[in-house]
Amino acid sequence: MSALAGMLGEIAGVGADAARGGFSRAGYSHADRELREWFTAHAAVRGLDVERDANGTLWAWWNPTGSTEPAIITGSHLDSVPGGGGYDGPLGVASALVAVDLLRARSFAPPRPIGIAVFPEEEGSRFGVACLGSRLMSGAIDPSRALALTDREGDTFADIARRDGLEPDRIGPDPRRLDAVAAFVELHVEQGRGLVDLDRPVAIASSILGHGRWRVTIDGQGNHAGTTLMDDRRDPMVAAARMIVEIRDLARRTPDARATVGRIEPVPGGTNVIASQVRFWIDIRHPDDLITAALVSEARDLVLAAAREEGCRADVREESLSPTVDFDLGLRDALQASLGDVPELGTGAGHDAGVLASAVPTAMLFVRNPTGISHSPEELVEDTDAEHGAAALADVLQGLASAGAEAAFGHRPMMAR
Ligand code: HGY
Ligand code: MN
Ligand code: MN
Repeated sequence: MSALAGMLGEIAGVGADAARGGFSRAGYSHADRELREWFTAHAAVRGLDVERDANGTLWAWWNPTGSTEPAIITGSHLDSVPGGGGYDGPLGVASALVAVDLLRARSFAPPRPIGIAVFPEEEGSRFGVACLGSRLMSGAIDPSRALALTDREGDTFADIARRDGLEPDRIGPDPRRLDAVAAFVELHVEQGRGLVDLDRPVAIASSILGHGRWRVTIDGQGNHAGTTLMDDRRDPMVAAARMIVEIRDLARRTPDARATVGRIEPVPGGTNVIASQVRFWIDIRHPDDLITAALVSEARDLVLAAAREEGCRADVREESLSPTVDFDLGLRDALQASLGDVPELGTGAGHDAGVLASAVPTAMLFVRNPTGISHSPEELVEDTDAEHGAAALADVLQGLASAGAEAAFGHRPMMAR
C-alpha cells in the first residue's frame, strides 16, 4: 500500500456515517477535530511548523532556508458534505504531505517557503456558506455576517468558533497573511468524468462554475392529516413539491445551467401532520454570472407563484454566492511547463482555490475519479492515480518554489480589500 493510501486509510473510520453511507464530517465537529489532529501529527513528524490562524485555518510550514519570500501554498479541506466521499478534501491534504516527502527525497530545499493550508468549513455543511474559512481570510464575507450564521441546532458561528478555541473578534480578513502567499495550488479529486473519458490520471483546472445557494421558506397552515378536508388546506409541502419540479425544469431549459434541491426540512415533520412550514435550499450554477442571476430571479418568481397557488407565503434568501472563476493563465502555463502535456478541465464544483483566486494567483490539479461520482460514498481514486497526483503536485511545487519562477505568479489579482 502506498504512503498516501496508508494516510487516507488512517482516517477511514473518522466521521463514517452508517445511516447515510460515506462520511459526515461537518465543520467544527468531533470528526473535524480528529482530522485536524491527524493532519497536525503528520505535519509534526515531518518537522513542519504548524499554526492555526484567527479564522481557524491550519498552516504547516516547510522553510528549510529560512526564506522570508512569499510562500507557495498547497492544501485543501477536511470537512465533508453529509454522507460524502473520502477523497473530497482529504486527498489534497494528504497529497500535499506526500509531495513534501517526495521533494525531500529529491534533496530539494525550496529557496522560498512551502506551506500546506487546511481550510475550515469548505462545504458549508454546518453554517450554509461555502468556503467559509477562505472567504473570511480573503474578505469575501463580512465577519459580522459570518459570526451570526447559525447551524441546524441554532448555534451561531461565533459560539461554535469560541468553543473551538477561536476568538470571534479576531475573525476576519487577513491581508498580511495573503501578502505572504505567492501562489496557491490545490489538488482535488475530480468530481466528474473528464479524466475517465480522456483516460488520463491528472488534469490542470481551467475554470470553476459560478454557484450559489438560496434558502426557500414556505409558511402554510399546520393541521391534522385526517380531519382536514383537501379543499381546506394550505399545505407548504405541496407548494414545495411544485416548486422543486419547476426549478428543475427551469434549469433543464437553460443550456449549461444546473439547479439542485438536495435538502428539505418540513416543520414539524410528522407522518400524520400537514406541515406548517417547509424550508428547502436551491443550489444554482452557471458559467455566466449574469445568467445565474437571471435564473435566481426566475426561480424566485416561480416560488412566489406556487406559494400563492397553495395559499401559502414564501421567502427566498441568498445564503452563499461565488462568481465563475477562470484560473490564472500564467500559473496554468507554469504548471504545464512542470508537468508537460496535461489536459485542462473546467469544473462545476466550488473550491477554496476558487475563492482565493480573487486574492492570489491560484491553480488546481485534478486527479482521476473512476466513478465520476462525488458528494457520495461512490467517490473513488485509485492508489496509482493518487500517487501520480502527489508526484505531479511535487513537480509543480518544485517548479514554482524554484528561483526564477516568479514570472509565473508575478502579478496579483486586484483583491477587494
Ligand atoms: O459545492 C461544491 O461545489 C463544493 O464541493 N463545495
Ligand atoms: Mn465538496
Ligand atoms: Mn472539496
